[in-house]
Amino acid sequence: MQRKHTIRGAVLALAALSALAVTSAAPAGGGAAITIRHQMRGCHSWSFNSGPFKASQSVTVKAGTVLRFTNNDVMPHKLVQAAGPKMRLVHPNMLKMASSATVKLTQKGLYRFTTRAGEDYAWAGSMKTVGEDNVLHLTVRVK
Ligand SMILES: [Cu+2]
Repeated sequence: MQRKHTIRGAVLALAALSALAVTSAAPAGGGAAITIRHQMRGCHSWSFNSGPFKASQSVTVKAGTVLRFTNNDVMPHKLVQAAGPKMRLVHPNMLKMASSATVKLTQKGLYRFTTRAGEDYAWAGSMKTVGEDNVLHLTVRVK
């Protein structure tokens, strides 16, 4: 029990640190940041440019925008393109805390992304969650 509390404290501290990092490293022109976090209800959610965390996001960006996904969840996420013009995912396997994937949206159109979540990291122990795990959905309209 004692050990579990310590670990949870460490996770919260890490989460707080990464939240700071995200706000201080505001994306330059042509960039946008998506952050995946752990949460008790639904296990994870993501936010666009430091906006509200939700499981499903719908955003509009300009052609040429580079989306940078950062995984601060307590489990790996693999970024998957579900629809839209063919493009390259750079480092889609976000296998550890703070790892990131990027995509450059050069073509106009409607893109859809999701992730495949893996198992909790061993160091995260058994993080308690409530309800079904969310499936993350992101719709990006590129104009
Ligand atoms: Cu999760």
